[in-house]
Amino acid sequence: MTEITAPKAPVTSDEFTGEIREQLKYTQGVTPEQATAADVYVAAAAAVRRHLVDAWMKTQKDMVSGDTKAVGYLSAEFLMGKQLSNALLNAGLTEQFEAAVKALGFEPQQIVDAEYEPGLGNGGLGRLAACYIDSLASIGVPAFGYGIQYRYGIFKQKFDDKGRQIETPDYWLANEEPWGHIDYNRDQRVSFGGKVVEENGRRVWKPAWSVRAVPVDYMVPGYTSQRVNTLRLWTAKSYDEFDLLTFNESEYLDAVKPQVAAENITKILYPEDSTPQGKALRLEQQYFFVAASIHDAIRVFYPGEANPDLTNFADKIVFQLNDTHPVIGIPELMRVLMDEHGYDWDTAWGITQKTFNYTCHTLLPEALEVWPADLIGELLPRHLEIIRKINDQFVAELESKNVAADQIERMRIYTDDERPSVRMAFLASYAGSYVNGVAELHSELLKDVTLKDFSDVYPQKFANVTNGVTPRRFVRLSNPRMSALITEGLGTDRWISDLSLLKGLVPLADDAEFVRKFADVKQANKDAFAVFAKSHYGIDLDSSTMFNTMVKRLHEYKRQSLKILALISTYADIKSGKVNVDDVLPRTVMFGAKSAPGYAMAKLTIRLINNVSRVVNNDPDVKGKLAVHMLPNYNIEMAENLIPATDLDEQISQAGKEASGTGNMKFALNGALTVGTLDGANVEIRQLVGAENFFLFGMTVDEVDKLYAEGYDHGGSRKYYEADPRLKQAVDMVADGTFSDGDKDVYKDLVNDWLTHDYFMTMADFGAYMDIQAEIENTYREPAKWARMAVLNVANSGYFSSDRSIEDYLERIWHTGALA
Ligand code: 26Q
Repeated sequence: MTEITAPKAPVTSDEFTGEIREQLKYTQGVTPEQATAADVYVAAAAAVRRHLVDAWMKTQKDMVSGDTKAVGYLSAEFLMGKQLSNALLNAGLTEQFEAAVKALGFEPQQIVDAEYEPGLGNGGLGRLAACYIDSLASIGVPAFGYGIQYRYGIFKQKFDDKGRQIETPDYWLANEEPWGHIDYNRDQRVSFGGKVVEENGRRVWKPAWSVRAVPVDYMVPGYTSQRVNTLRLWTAKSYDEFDLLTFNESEYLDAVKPQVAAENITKILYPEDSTPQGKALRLEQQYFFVAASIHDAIRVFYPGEANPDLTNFADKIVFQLNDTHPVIGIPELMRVLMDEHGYDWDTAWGITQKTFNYTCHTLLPEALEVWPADLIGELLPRHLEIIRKINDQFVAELESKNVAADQIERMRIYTDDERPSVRMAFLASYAGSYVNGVAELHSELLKDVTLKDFSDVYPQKFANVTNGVTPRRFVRLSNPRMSALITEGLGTDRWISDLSLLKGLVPLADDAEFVRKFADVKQANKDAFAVFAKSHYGIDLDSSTMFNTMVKRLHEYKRQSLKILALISTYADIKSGKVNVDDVLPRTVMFGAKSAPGYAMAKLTIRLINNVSRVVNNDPDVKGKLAVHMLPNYNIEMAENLIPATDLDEQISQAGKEASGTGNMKFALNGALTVGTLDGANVEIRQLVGAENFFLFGMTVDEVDKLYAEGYDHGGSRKYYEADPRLKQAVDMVADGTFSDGDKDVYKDLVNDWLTHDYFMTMADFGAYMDIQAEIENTYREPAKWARMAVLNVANSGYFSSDRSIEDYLERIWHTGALA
C-alpha cells in the first residue's frame, strides 16, 4: 500500500468546475463558450486563491497574536516562476483543475501556458528567495517575503542573425495578473533627499520628496502545512496631485515630472548580477523597499498602537538580509527607533543588532556593494549621519579590543579616503547578529579570505547555511514521472515534505527492475523535452543522444568558455579523423545563459556559442554525433523542462568563485550526473552522492591560489596553450574565423584574454576537463551503470531541500520555529 499525504481536495471536480464558471461569469464577464485559455487561466487562478484565503487569514492572525517570532526575508529579488501549478498542488486541487478545464474544452497545459512567467530576479539569489519562502510556509514558520514589484522583470533574450544577445523589455504586467493583490490601504510613505536640521537638540530630517509605497500581496501557500504566508512586493506610486491650474502644454509636462520620477523607482530590475554600478536609482530602490517593509512590520506587529513599545521588536520579527541589497535597512531601523519613536542610541542599537542577519552570496571582491558617501548623503542625509556614527562606534570598539591600526583601517565601514564610501557588507557584518555563507566551502572562504578581519574579531557571528531548493517545484511539479516512481519505490509520497526520505532509494539502486524504470523515466523526459524544444524554439533534438546541459548566468568565472573550447576540440577531432566517427558518443549539448547587457566578454561568449552551434549543426561530417544549442531566454520554465531531461550537468566554475550554485542541486535531484570542480556546493554534493558517482576534475582552491602566486594571470596561460595541441587547435579555430565566416576580428578580445590573462584559468583546467569527458563517455556507454549512478544521486541529495536550509536558519540564526 502506498501512503498518500498530499493535500486532499476541498471540493469535487464538478464543484471546482462550477467555481471556475462562476469566476468566468461574474469576474471576467465571459460565457464558457467565449472563454479563451487566458480567460480560463485567470478564472482558475481566482478560484484556487479562494481556497487559500482562510488559511492565509488564520496564519496572519496567529502570527500577530501568538508568541512565535516571524521571519522577514528582505530581498531585492524573488524569482517566483509561474504560480498556477504550485497553488493547485498545495491546495490539493490539481486533479479537479484538470477535470474542470477539460469540461470547459481545454487541455490543462494550454491553461498553464497562458500564465506569463514573472521574472523578478536575475538568477540564483532571486530563485533562492523564492524557494525559501516556499519552505517557510511549508514548515509553518510565520514569515513575510519583502521585495519589489518591478514593472519590468529580467529582460527577454533573443539572438540576432550574428548570434549576438538582444535584450527586449519584459513587460510582464501587460495582461491581467491574478495573483497579486494591491492593497492601497496598507501603503507607506518613503522619503528622500533634503537635509538634517537641529531642533531642540535633536537631529531632524527634512526630506525633499516622498514616494508612496503600495504593497502588492502574493499568497505563499505551504505544502500540507495549512499555512499561507505573504510575499509583499512594493510598488511606487506618486503622491502629488498635479497642478491643474497649468494648462500650457510645456508647464503640464513639467507638472507631471515628479509623478513620473516617483513611479520610476520600481520600474526596472537591474540586470547585473555582479560588479554593481553605483547608480542612484538602484539605491533608491533599495531604500524604498526596506523602509516600507520596516514600517510595515511595525504596523503589523503593533496594530493600532500610536506609541508602541518597540523594545521587544526583535522578539516579533527577525530580518534576513539577502545579500547587501537591503542593508540600508540597518540605519533606517536606527532612524525609526530614534527619530520617530524617541529611543536613545544605545537602545536603538541593541534592538537593531538583534533584528538583522546578513547572508553573503559572493566571493568576488568586485561584487561587494560599496556606495559613494556623497550619493547616500544626497538621497538619505540622516542615514549617512547614522552610518558615520555606527562607524565611529565600531572603530572605538575595535580600538578597545586592541585590534591593530592597519586592520582597523581595512575594516572601516565608512572609508576615510579621497571619495569616502560606505561598504555595505561591512556595515551588515558589524551591525547584525550573524553573517552566513551559502555553502560549506563558501562560508570557510568568507572566514579565511573575504571577511577574515571580521571573523577574527567576531568569530561567533559566522555561520554556514548551505543553500537548498524546493522539492515541490523542482521535483514534484517539474518531474512528475520520476516523482511517481519515487513514491512507488518508497511506498509513500512523504518525501515531498521530508526529502531526507529519498535515502530509502539507496537499496533500489541495486534493484535492476527499479533502475530500468528509472532509465525509462529519464528517456521519457528527454522525449518530452524534444517536443518542448520543437514547439518553443523550433529545433529538432535527437533524444537518443546524451543530453548535456549547462544553464546559468553567463560569467567568466562560471567558464562557459571551457565547455565551448572542449566542444570545438571534439568537433575538430571528428572532422580531422583523429577520432573515428563510430567511436564518438552521440551528444546534444545545450546551453542557456543570459549576460548582463553591459558585460562585453560575456556577450562575446554567447555569440561564440551561437556560432559554434551554427557551424557544428550544419556540418554533415558530425551529424548524429554532435549537436550544440544555445537555447534563448533561460528562465524558470525552461529549467523546469530541461533539468528533468538532462543526463549530464556542467558545474565547472573555477574553484573558489561560485558561492554555492543551486542549479547543481536541482540536477542531482533529478537524476543527472554532474561534471564539476570542487567549488561551492559541488563539494557537498560529491560528498553526499559519493565520489564514485560524481565526475570531478580541475584545480582546487589551493592550487588556484598557488598558480596566481606564480603570476598565471600575467601571461602564464600561454604555456598551457603551447603545450596542449588540442587546446591550441581549439583556440586557433576561434581566432582564425572558423566561427565567424573567416572574420578574424570578431573573437579577438576573447582569444587575447585566454592567451594573456585568463584570470579564471580556463586554459589551465582544459586538459583535466578533456580527460574527465573521456571517462564520462565510457561510463555512459554502460546504460545500467549510468542509471544506477543517477539513482544514487537522487537518493543521496535529499539534504539539498530548501526545507533543510530553513531548518538550519531556524536553529543557527533565527532561533524561532513553526506556529503551533
Ligand atoms: C547589486 C547592486 C546593483 C545591481 C545589481 C546587484 C546584484 C543583483 C543580483 C548583485 C548580485 C545579484 C545576484 C547574485 C547571485 O545570484 N548570486 C548567486 O547566489 C546564489 C544563491 O546563494 C548562489 O548559489 C550563487 O553561487 C551566487 O552566484
